[in-house]
Amino acid sequence: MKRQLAAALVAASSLTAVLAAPVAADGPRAHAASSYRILLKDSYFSRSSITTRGSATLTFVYAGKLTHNIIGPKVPSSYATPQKRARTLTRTYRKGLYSFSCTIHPGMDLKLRVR
Ligand SMILES: [Cu+2]
Repeated sequence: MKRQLAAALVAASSLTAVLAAPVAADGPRAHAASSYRILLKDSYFSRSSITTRGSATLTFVYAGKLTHNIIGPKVPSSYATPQKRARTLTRTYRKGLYSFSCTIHPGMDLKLRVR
């Protein structure tokens, strides 16, 4: 009886291990995901260009003393309103070319290329 219970526990734990393993449909390197923390400083983004593969997750963090806005794809229209209080926005982008800007400060731009 004890042996059967032990065998059942082993079977259950190996099943759990299989279920918990990450599923890589196209191989481990096919869909690299990169994350970037973009600080909104006075008056520039902490990165002006990013090129990566697979997908990119950007987290915009208000870090300056001045007001800034964010205009760009998948950015809610509420972010067009100048803000200076601390807030963050996280969005994920797949293959394509994307441009972000703060329209209050000319040249405060970020270009993202996901291959
Ligand atoms: Cu700005």
